[in-house]
Amino acid sequence: MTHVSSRITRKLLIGFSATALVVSLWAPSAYAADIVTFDTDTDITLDGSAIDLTILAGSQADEVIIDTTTLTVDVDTGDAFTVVSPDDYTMTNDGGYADCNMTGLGTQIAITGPAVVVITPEATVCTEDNSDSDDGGGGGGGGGGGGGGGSPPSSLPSSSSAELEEPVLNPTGVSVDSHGNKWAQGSGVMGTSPYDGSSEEISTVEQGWLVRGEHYETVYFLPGDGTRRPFWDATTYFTWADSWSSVVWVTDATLQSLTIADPMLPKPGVVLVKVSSAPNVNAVELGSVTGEYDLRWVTSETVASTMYGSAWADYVIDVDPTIFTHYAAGDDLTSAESADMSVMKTRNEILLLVNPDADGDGLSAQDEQSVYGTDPLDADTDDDGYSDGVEVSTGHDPLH
Ligand SMILES: [Ca+2]
Ligand SMILES: [Ca+2]
Ligand SMILES: [Ca+2]
Repeated sequence: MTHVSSRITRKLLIGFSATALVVSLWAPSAYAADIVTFDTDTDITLDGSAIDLTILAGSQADEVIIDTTTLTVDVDTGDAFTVVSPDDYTMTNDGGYADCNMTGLGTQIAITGPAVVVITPEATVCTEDNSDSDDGGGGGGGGGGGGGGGSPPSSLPSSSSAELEEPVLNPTGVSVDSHGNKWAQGSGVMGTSPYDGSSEEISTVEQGWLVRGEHYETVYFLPGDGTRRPFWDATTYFTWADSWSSVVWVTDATLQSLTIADPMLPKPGVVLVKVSSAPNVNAVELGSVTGEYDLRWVTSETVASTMYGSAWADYVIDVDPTIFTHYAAGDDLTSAESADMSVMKTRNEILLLVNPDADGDGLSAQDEQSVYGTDPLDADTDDDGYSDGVEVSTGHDPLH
């Protein structure tokens, strides 16, 4: 029952004495047998939801995991653990405890072991106590220790699980001009062009579209709420799309009508990211809040190669340090978890999407790979002093 997780315990090393926890980071098995006792009321914050909780003095647990939006507590037989939301927030949980058990200290969950309970508090203030004569759990609710015993509270608040905002890659209802560019239809409403101040028709746009203005190269994602989110750079764009042909052109006046919002970051799960000046490689995961991405530090090469294969380093891209502040902190990857390699792109794949002739030999990556069999990242594949492009155009074999 006691599954040791060292990832979060270090964050807990505030406000109570449990030196065994320090050891546990490096010797998890030693920690498993220990019971954490909270000597004083201990305040914690779930940094993903910014919700403050207080673990009451005298609480005991085999394990306490503070995640970005959840608090997981493993309480041994006969032990008790009480956590309070001083803000009277709704204490959604999977242990069958009332989510609005209102006390003088705040909304409270009092767990009696044996039980493993995941608490996901929500920033909705309770207005009415919904606890019955007892507040659930106890011997009955906690019996499973893993199955999530007990029936859920009758008034579960709607969960607000985040979803990835997927762009529309094949927009419809657009017209194509002589340059092959897709154009949005006019809306009939006039606006002002920020380019030259002229009166111009505002284009009709749809949620999920990737758009750019006529005179501005920046591509934006439209989340559908009247804002436009700029892609940080072309590399970022190509973690979301495979071609510029997904972009819809709109009049410059259309941009003026949309509010600028947070930049688009590389798509979660597609690449690993690092800042060029720091050694840490991070996976990116969808956070609990829509649009929020969690950085999860890949703590060792072993974890990286287990998750992404021996060529894991090929998936790492450098991101600008100034956009790092747009990420939230996720749990460290101290052990391997599953990764969907099918959606991942290597740095070189993205490089060739950004610049199809990255090696400058005059041949596109597509032609080099499917027609000539040459290396799209080497201008002179056979190292004879003549570039691939020159050899092809003069009828020579670029491979020998
Ligand atoms: Ca080339
Ligand atoms: Ca080449
Ligand atoms: Ca050559």
